[in-house]
Amino acid sequence: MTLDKNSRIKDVYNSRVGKDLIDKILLQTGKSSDLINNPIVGNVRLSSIQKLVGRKLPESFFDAFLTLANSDQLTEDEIQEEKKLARAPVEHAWWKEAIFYQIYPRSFCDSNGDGVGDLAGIISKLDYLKDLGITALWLSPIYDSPMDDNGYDIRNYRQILAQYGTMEEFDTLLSEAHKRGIRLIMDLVVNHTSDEHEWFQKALVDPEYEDYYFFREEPNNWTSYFSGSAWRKFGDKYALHLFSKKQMDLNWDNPKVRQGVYDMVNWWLAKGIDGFRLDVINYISKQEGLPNGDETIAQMMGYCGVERYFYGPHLHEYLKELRANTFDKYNAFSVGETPGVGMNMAKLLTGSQRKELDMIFSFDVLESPGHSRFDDYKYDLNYFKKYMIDWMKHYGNNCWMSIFYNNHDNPRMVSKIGRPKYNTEIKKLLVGMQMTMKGTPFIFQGDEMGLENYKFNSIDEINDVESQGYYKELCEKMSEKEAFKIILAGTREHARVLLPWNGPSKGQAMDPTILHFYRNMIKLRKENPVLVYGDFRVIDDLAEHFVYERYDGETSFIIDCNLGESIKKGYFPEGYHQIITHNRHPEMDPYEIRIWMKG
Ligand code: ISL
Repeated sequence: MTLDKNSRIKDVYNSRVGKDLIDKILLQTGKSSDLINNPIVGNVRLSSIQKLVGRKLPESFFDAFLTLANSDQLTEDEIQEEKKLARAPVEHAWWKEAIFYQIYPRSFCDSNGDGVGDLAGIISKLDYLKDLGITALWLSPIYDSPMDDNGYDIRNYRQILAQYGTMEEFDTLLSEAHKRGIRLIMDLVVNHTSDEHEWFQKALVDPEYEDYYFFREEPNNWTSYFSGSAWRKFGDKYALHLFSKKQMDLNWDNPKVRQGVYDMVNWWLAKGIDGFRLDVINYISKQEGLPNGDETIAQMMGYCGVERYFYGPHLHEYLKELRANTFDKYNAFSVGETPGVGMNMAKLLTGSQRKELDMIFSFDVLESPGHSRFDDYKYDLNYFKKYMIDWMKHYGNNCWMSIFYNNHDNPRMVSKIGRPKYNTEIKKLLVGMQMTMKGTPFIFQGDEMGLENYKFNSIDEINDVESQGYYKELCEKMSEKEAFKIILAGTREHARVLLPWNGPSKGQAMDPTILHFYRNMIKLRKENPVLVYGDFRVIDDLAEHFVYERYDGETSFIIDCNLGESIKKGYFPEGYHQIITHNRHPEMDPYEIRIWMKG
């Protein structure tokens, strides 16, 4: 069914992409989906939506909304195939069983004392990682780069950043990791290159290369994620950069760009790496003509133009082509970083029958409804519960999710929950759930040490391009003190401080009890395939309680979680014994987790 302005809200909500869009709006505005299920609201036609929101929405809003909502019309055969596969048994794969660990090389381990992490440092910690139980590493970028965005601005994809080491050291890292049964995936940043990349340098002078990027006579109204316009002037033309001024967006509509990317990807795969994490990969297909973004959507999202590229017209086509030309030839794994993508879009990106990506990171889990990263608020674990239940129940057996709490772009989850009194319990609870839910766990470096947000005292201690840009923007509207407070709440720098291998700094230190708990939880998951492939069932999700079961024909685990401070009655399943945790009081302590096993 094609949706138009006469369609009712409930019809939009029943469509695939339309549901994701409405869910996104609800999430941004902090409203519940009960609103849509209310028949009065559900029956409202799109054309009369202004009555609901209390103001007139421009045509461009509906155009943008309907263009997206009407994309992905599957054939009846495709729908049937998807339904069948979604219920079929889960196919086994190493990356579903893996315990991933993300390394942000700059701040992982510094071997030569220059204050910056390096490859030799990573090599020196491989035994530590093996001992922790890690079976796969994701390395954030280590390529040659002017480091405007800490390596997410790549100058030369086939060279290692000198500060990190040499290609020989990389080869050693790969073989030493493999020797220890640890796989390694690299970061693939191909939505953009550095302005210092050979292609962009040529594009500035050679018309043959101009079409590798987006050059325009006049900028449109899109904004950059790192403040200001998304356009930078070069001579009498402007070039597009969704991120920093030095990260120029590649034009994927140009077949030469795509071929160039495939050659580079294959060059790395031929070295024997096991796959890639694909940076903002859902942004690669921009709407033809780069039309202006809608201002209403911009206000809601905080960035202008997103709806023109976050789920663009050729996204699926380009991902299929990329996979067929690269990953599939090497049986390599792919996980896409896909901001803004909801569950239905994710199904289309990761359904095994569609041969696009193996997995994605969906970020809607990282902030409670109505909040964004720079808000100073307390993250609600009950939202986490609702989100995870929804995905585990409805994502389908032909799709597979990633389970993560933070990464190099986010403050640490434990600090966001904001109950310092219970931090030890919360850290255990988080990893306890992470290792027993359905999906692949990604640990971010330092989580296993029990690290929390860093206590920055001044903006000068924060080097990140995003925070610096945002701080300047804020200072135009408020005092430096107020601006710094906002930066502190959301800065990516919290996750980018050198790990405290050699003793504490600013409150950060390795906590051996947390490390020990991580090790035990990882071991438990690795020894019990039911925690990977078993079914998932909710036993109790009332109030702040979360009790769930993972089971197959032989074994069953019951995980009992107190997601709040109030005391809950513990769940005592008959015929089970408690493992890893040992508290048998009738009442659960704040944020306590108990793990029960049978079989
Ligand atoms: O979309 C966003 C805001 O809603 C951003 O959070 C965006 O998703 C994120 O910054 C994208 O991250 C990735 O690409 C960036 C890089 O700075 C990040 O470190 C990387 O993870 C540009 O390459």
